[in-house]
Amino acid sequence: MRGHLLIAVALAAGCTEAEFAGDDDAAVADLGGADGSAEVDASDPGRDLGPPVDLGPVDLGPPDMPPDLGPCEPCGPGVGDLVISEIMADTDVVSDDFGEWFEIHNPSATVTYDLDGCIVADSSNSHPISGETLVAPGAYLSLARFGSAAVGGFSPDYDYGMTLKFANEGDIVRLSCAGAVVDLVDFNSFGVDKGISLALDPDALDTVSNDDVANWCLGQSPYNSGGGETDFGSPGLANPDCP
Ligand SMILES: [Ca+2]
Ligand SMILES: [Ca+2]
Ligand SMILES: [Ca+2]
Repeated sequence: MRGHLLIAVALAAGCTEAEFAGDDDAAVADLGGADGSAEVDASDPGRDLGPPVDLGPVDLGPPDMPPDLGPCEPCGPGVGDLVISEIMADTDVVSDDFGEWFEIHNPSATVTYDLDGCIVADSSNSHPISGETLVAPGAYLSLARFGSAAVGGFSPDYDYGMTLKFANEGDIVRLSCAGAVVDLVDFNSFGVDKGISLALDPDALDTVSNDDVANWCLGQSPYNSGGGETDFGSPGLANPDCP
């Protein structure tokens, strides 16, 4: 019985060796490409890249902070920084449509202001100032409703075009910047003379004093003439003392 068993094991073992040898030959042949070169498939999901590398917590530095632009220069004016100093509501030489103006004074000895983005207004119209419009220390800035006519008698520092138009019986002038009223003059009770500006006394150049009619007088300097008429005022220049 034992001899038969050994033979059976040997036969079984020989048969198994022959089958494995055939499989190995086929496996080696499959590793070659059609041209005989080796091919590597990088997307082969069978590749083992090992465990993920732990990089630890990522340091992105301090959180984003707004850039430090420093103090603005020039800045927009705040409440009381600029003073409405003269108003021409009713011209005589030319139509009001091409001749009205008002004036803003900067009483600061050191600070230049920029009116870009500020709003000028009367009682029923407003106009946003667009573009850099500087008011230097001590300066008087003229702003006018001239349009393209250029007949108002001087070259305004800023032309607000066909927007504001003052009522001849009285109106208001308001300058607002960044939502705050820098200055306002309500001249409804001042009285307006045709062809003559309302001029603030140079001894009262602040935004509170210019609310009092007692600190205003009539413009005294001729600045435009034609057709036998003359307009009086000092647009863009310091006002003379009131009589
Ligand atoms: Ca008018
Ligand atoms: Ca005022
Ligand atoms: Ca003036």
